[in-house]
Amino acid sequence: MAIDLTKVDKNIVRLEYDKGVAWVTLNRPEKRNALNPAISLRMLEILDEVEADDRCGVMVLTGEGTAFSAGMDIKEYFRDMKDQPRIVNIKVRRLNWEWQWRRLRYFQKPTIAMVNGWCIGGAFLPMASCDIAIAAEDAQFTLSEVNFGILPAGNVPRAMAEMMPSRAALYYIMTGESFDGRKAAELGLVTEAVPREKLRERVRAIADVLLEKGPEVVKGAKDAFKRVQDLDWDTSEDYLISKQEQLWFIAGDEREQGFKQFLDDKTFKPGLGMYKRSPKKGA
Ligand code: ACO
Ligand code: V55
Repeated sequence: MAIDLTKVDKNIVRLEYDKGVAWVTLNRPEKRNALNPAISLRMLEILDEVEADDRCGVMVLTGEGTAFSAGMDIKEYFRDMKDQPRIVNIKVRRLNWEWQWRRLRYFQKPTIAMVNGWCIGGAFLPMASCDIAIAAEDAQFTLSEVNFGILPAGNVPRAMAEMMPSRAALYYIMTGESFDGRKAAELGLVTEAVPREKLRERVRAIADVLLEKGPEVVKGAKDAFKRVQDLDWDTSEDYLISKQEQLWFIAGDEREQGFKQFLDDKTFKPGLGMYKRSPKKGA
């Protein structure tokens, strides 16, 4: 067996907590953070841990070295799999999908992809699954699959269909041409592009804004947006009201305080910023 799905190399993804942020760093710089089964296992472990840890209010996903990630590991994910039983192939793909999409997309806490360098092929999916993506202006994005005889799979094109204009998506899917962080921002694939030396500072500032909000409120708002994209209008309207009522049930005090500070105390205006929250639970 070329791979052992029971062993997790902890160092392959680094986890550090700092003032409310969990920094999760793909740590395989010598392979440009190419995504292999070991990374899938470690990411699933980290996502479980971070979700339950009060030291994390916001999670940042980034890469060590010159790459965010060079996409699927062409050796471990493709070539080595040829000699494996089909069930191993299925398992490896499932682990990949599990962290890159199902777990990340609906993560309990806000997520930011900090795209520090190369973002290629399969790396588009975890990047797209994060709620916010901030790229270095000179980070390079490439759907390189057609350059070596495969097509973008793993639902990368599905994510592209949601995130960028069809003409642009099809162009990059078919030509395998690179585009930089600036272009990615222009196309709406990332939220924003900033000079490389400002990248960490900008991500930290966004994280600090998110950390001010009620965690259940932010989670509800993000899920609502992500879920309604696939719903018809009537179901969507009903879903949103249900979510709103659920939010009242689990975090009713947030809005009571907001209403009071605006309507009674006149100490804040919702259109201009965040109300003064009472000390966070568990902080
Ligand atoms: N899979 C496997 N190994 C990889 C990958 C990858 N996706 N990306 C980089 N590596 C390895 C290289 O083979 C090399 O290994 P070695 O040191 O053992 O020879 C090492 O990482 C360093 O890579 P270099 O190519 O030397 O680094 P450089 O900085 O010159 O180039 C670049 C970086 C442009 C990212 C280049 O490595 C590259 O094109 N990688 C492939 C990217 C790609 O096409 N990914 C899509 C995969 S398919 C998919 O995701 C669906
Ligand atoms: C690709 C990506 C995958 C996959 C198979 O884009 C192919 C290439 C993100 O996962 O499972």
